[in-house]
Amino acid sequence: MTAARLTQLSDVTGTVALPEYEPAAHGVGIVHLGLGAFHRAHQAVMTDAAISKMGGDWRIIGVSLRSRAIATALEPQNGLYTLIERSAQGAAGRIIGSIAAVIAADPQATLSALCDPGIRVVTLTVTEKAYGIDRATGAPDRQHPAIAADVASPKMPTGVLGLLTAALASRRATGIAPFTVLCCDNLPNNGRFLQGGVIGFARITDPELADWIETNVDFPACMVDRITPAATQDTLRDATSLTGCIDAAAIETEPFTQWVIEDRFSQGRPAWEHGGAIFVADVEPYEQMKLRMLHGTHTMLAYAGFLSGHRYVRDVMGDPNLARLVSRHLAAAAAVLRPLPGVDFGQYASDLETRFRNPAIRHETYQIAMDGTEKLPQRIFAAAVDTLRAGQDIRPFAFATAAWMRYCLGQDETGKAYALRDPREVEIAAALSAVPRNAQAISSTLHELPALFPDDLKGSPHWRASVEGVLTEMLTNGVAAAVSLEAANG
Ligand code: CS2
Repeated sequence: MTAARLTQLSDVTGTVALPEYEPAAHGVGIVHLGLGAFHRAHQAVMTDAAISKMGGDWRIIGVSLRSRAIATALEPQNGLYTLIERSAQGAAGRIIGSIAAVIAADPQATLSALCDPGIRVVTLTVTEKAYGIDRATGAPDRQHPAIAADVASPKMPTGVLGLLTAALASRRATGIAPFTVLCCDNLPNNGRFLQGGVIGFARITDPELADWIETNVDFPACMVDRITPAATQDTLRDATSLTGCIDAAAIETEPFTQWVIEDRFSQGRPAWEHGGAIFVADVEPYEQMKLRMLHGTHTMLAYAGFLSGHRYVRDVMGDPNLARLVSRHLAAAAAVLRPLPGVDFGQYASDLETRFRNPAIRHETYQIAMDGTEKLPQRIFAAAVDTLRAGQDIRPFAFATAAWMRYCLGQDETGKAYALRDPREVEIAAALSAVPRNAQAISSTLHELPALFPDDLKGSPHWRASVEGVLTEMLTNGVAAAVSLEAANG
């Protein structure tokens, strides 16, 4: 018998966990911007648990700012989807009921949802590049297409800062309390980062509104963590096996999940602690730990692994030399972190290696390699600067940087070309096309890209020599040889 499409909980015939509540009985309290797989594996799951345990009108309107694909998948299913947790022990399924509706590529509908009095929290996973905030100044980047468009037409916003600002302006004008804004992207001090961007944007168009936002709107910080590969046809097939339903929106993830949140929600929030979230006064040390240990190692292994011919993270961990460099990078990143009471960085590193080795998770190195210019500053360069200042061994960070530079050539050692998938890919390609293919020229060119490398690194002969040394080895003898040499040197 062919399976039916998942449209309601009673369609499910498999032995999977179901929401412990009737979704339609709960109203909406959250708008989420960036309805990707990560949100549906992380915040939406924690919210599902919160409603199951404590009820409340906390279901989510999910917004996809650019694509209709997720709406096409979720709308016929009334927002229901299968979450598959994969581990060496097998796959476990769970139906998530926290998403009530989807808005896709419709800024006016998005703005209307943000102005709804029932919305008390707005969460975001739009990726680092979508905000349009200048990392150096914290101000809106007037050159960013979304910022330029929204400054020109603030009442018809399409970008993140424009939408948040217009919604807060409308709520202020109509006497509706503001919502709390919770950035869930992997950025340092993400709460203050987004607060500064929104206030800066408001100051361009309405200075009084900017002051009101600064006084009345909460922008708590948080650290989010759950490795979530892009869904594949295998994901959808396995969802049907587990649930007995056709589910076009199924996703897969690891068993591990972590959410560390600053508890500043003056308009209230779901009882996320029932999904495992923890609330702390200062998120920053947790962010630093994850950004430099998980993400820094992810970025290093993504470039070195992809260029070594490894499609998945688990394959990289199966390569003894690369696994050695993963351990080395984790230790080097931990060495310059401030101590975090109650957290053993050695255990955290060991747990990360176990997660990366998960044989059931197909996390593509090419997926992690995306958006390098948006990721390297907080994942690699910041730790490198601290390491340089501490007089410790910068080689792990120089190696990761050299691997990124080799990746920027856009062709692997079999001659196969690939897209960098980076917001600055055109700029990088143009800059590199004008120079000879030697380490010194490539490194100098990329070090001179505007607003990318910190001055401490650009101005350090020791750093530059270290990066060029690794890159020379990669260009001369190949990435595998460079990895082997690096692993042997420890
Ligand atoms: C990864 C993250 O794609 C990447 O850059 O480092 O998506 C990472 O898998 C998640 O943040 C883990 O929580």
